[in-house]
Amino acid sequence: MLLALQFAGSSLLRSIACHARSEASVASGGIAGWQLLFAGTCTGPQLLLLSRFLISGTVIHWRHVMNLAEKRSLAGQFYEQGFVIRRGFFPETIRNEVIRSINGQLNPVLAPAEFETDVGYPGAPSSRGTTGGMTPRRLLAACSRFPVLRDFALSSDVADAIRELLGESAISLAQAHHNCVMTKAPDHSSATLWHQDVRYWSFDRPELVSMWVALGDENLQNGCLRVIPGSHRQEFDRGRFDHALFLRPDVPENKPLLRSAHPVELSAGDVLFFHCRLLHAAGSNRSDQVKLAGVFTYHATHNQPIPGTRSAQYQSIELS
Ligand SMILES: O=C(O)CCC(=O)C(=O)O
Repeated sequence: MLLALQFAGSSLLRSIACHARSEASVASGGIAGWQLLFAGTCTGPQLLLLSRFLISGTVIHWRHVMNLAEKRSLAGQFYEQGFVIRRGFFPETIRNEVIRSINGQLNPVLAPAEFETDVGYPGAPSSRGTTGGMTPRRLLAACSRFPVLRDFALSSDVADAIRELLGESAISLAQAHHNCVMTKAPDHSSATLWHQDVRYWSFDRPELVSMWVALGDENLQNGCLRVIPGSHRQEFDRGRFDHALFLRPDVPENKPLLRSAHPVELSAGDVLFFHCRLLHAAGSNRSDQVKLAGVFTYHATHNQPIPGTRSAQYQSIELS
């Protein structure tokens, strides 16, 4: 068992954490600037109680610090499957604030936004003038409008995770697409058919990673993502996709692939990282609550957008 209290920001904390056992966790808060590092066999809730006791009642941030073996295992999973889930990676302490600020921009919907009618996917209202026609699908430019979400998207925790998954040290967040909050509404949301996000991107290499931050629970009822594990490593003939680059369910070679689909059920605060070539889809929202998720995409800084394309429309933000 290892237990240490020290000031936040000390590089010693990180180095101890790296050498600690896989159960290492960090809590910060209470007495401003202090952090608690613990490695041992206690479970998360026990650690939380312990830290609350030690830090006089207010733990404002709690996160798991991964050791090298865990990081490598996630990178291996990502390489094999094309996605990894980090449970509880988005800090609980800022979730309500982020949700409040999103809700403050939904009624009325503040621009820039994409509406369900803009994409016209199955289930979307047919025009802005019909019932539900003004249902937003996503609030765009999330980095510019939600500073707390942006800080998380550019944080060292996220940077470390992306570096590990891409195997690159200099990484950047693309502002040109995604960079949004998905706002899947009950009643008038659509289903997104099977696709690879690489259809949105024009980069030197199709090596981008998206981060999907579940701000509430996501399940089959409210339209969670479904993925086809390992599909990011397959090469597909163009004919297996339709004119809009959705996978064609009528093509015989696609049928076994579709049978291997896997739902990605998430709890609030879970984060999904997925490769831009991973085939994924999502249903419409059949619950009575709006489903909110932040989505950001990253690339190696030297993997550049092709000049003149939509991907080059806004400069990417390099992570420190
Ligand atoms: O409908 C959804 O939630 C999936 C969204 C998605 O995959 C996309 O916009 O690329």
